[in-house]
Amino acid sequence: MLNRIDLRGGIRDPRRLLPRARLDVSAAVERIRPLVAEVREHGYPAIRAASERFDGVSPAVLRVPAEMVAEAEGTLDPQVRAALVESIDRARRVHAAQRRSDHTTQVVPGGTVTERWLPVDRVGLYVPGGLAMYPSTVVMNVVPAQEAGVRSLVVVSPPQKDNGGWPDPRVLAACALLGVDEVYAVGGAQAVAMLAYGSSVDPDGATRCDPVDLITGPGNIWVTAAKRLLRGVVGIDAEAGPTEIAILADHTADPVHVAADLISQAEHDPLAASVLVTPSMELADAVDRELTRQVAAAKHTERIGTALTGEQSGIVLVDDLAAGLRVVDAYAAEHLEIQTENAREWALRVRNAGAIFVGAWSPVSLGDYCAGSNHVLPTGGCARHSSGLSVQSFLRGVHLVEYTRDALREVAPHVVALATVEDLPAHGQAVSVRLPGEAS
Ligand code: HSO
Ligand code: ZN
Repeated sequence: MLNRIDLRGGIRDPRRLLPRARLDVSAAVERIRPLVAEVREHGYPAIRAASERFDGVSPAVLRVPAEMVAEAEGTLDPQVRAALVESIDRARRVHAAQRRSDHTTQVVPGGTVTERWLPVDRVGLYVPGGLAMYPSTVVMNVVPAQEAGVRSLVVVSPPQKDNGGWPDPRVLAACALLGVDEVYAVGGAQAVAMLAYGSSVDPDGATRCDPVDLITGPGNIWVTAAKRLLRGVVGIDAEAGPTEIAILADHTADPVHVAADLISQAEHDPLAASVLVTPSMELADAVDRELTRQVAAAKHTERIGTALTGEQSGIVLVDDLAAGLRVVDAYAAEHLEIQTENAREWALRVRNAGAIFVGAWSPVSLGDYCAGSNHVLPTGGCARHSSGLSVQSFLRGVHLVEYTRDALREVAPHVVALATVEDLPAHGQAVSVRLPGEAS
């Protein structure tokens, strides 16, 4: 059922092996530019008009009453509540270990540089509504922000017709469990603009949403376009593309598991990519048979089938695991599973992947919900240069430079020499003026 790419006998250009689905975000940026400008200029009336136009509904007051957020927790199915609590607890433990402490380096006696790690003051989290409704994504964005020490956290989520114009109750419940009570019923590009510029949120202009410093969270193409347009006005996390799973497997892998995992991520999106890389023809054939069987029995057969048969998915046949490693490194998947003999050893040799799932008992869907790891990960090959969401995403490193007079005098000739070679003599002057008759 999957395309086959036969690389046995040599790999030429591994980076170009598998086409990747890409969306045309630039065209969407042009479409939303006027809306973003209107929100900037007029605030509330522009947001309200956009919500009515795109979501077909909008509450008169955009801020969700704090009691409604709290009450949503009570309406949660007890099993779902227990699962979210477990997910939050595990994620907290992993992310708490990512905290950074300040560090001072004594460069010379009397000359130090201290690196301070300061959390971003105020963060906005976009939580999609409609088809993609993920309370787990609320957890994966809020937990690292909180562990980083972010004091002000606000959630925006589109108004839902079937919930009286308020965001999805499960999203509200996740906010309540995490202690987030500033939530707005706004979605789309207008929500991103509201977060970036700030706005009043009721007809009287009595209540405001203050601008945030950083926006994270997934969204549709309009949200992504608005984030791209407003980058700089506000910080944004990475642009999230369709999800991807690559599996490096040998003859020891169980085809039933491999097929299930390929399907699990294909379930997200018709553009999702599921890639198996293996030296075992036997496994390739067995997985293909399993896919046919399992896809037919799946709930979301149609979009899974579209994703698996799309050009972005496939089975890559390689000579051996070392060649397979080169392929998965070149591909730099958002999620990489290693289902081989000595899986951990192979996993430690991987250079490029958003997250690596090691051995038979660590499927990607465990990481999506309850492993403790973060599921907001770099897609589209960005794992070559970027990391998933973490405490670090919400911190800024600030250098404190502290030199004494003696320490400055000692290095002054070097500063002056570099200022001179760059033809910036005023830079040198700022040092020598402090050391009359001493600096070179
Ligand atoms: N696999 C998705 C995250 C997710 N899965 C949320 C289920 N819910 C991207 O890593
Ligand atoms: Zn998932």
